[in-house]
Amino acid sequence: MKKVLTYGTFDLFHYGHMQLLNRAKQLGDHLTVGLSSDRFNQEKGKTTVHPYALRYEFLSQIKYIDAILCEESWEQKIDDIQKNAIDIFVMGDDWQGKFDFLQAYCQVIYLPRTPDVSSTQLKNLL
Ligand code: C2G
Repeated sequence: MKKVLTYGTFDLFHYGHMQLLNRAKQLGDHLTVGLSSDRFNQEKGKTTVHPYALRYEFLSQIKYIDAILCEESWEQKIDDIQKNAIDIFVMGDDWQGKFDFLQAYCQVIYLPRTPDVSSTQLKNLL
């Protein structure tokens, strides 16, 4: 079984998020999503509309997500990869190069971002 891992805030869940998760799942057989905690988002300098519990609930409804873990730090990725026997780490290419150090542990793939949609844009519409 080929296991895929990705991370994100997934605030105001939208088409860009769905496309990323869908393509990530198509790279393997099992998809784990690391969902950023509210505290970690503060560390990332991100304010969210939806708290962790609601963002978790959105992701838990998606049938092609097999597991969700809490992302609480930048440093947990290697441990998450090893503990979950991850084969492929996937992120949108706005992160291009930022996680190349993980190539020592698994395949690293950056997928093109979906243009013209973002949580920030949607937030500004509220
Ligand atoms: N994404 C995308 N297209 C968009 C918007 C987002 O492909 N229009 C992708 C991003 O590239 C990312 C994922 O969807 O791979 C989640 O995006 P965010 O929720 O904005 O995640 P981010 O805040 O970038 O957190 O440790 C990594 C961080 O937790 C990533």
